[in-house]
Amino acid sequence: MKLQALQSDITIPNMDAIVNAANSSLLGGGGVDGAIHWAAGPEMLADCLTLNGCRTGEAKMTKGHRLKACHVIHTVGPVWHGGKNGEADKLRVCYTNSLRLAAENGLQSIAFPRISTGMHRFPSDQAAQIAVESLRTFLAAPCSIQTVVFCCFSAADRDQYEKLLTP
Ligand code: AR6
Repeated sequence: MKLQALQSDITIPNMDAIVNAANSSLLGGGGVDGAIHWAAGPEMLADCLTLNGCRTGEAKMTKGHRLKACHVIHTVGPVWHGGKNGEADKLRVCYTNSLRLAAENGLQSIAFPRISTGMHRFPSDQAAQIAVESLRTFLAAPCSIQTVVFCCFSAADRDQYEKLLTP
């Protein structure tokens, strides 16, 4: 099992799946969502139109089309409203549902962005802890997934994940 933090644009890794920090329409937006839609091309948007949107915490999959990644797992992270509205649990299920969908489809490698830490304003430290804990809990049981990468925009973010991933 390989767990890794990378300083990279989410559209770059050559993985079985990359995860999109989407909104509930699944029709695109800014940040990660905008970059993935731009790189995947209009064929992915056409796939998204058939999915009837996605609720917070859910995960839905399309092909990667023009991306190097074969699949895109779209999930909708919670908007931070101070932490007393179940934000932590909602973020946890984004990771768990994305990993479950990947495993149900026999995928072996998956890259995550830092879901909810941009437009959705989730505090960075807390989000990183939730991401790594969710991953460790899910991967404690046997499944197809062999490689998980956290894609971080900045070196500081990558260092934060590297510390958390160091046993
Ligand atoms: N590659 C890797 N990381 C990125 C990239 C990229 N290309 N772009 C931004 N980040 P965000 P959210 C980092 O806002 O908070 C969209 O409009 C960024 O620095 O993409 O879940 C959707 O449509 C931050 O740490 O996702 C939704 O409406 C993290 O990725 C909403 O934004 C997540 O930032 C989702 O907001």
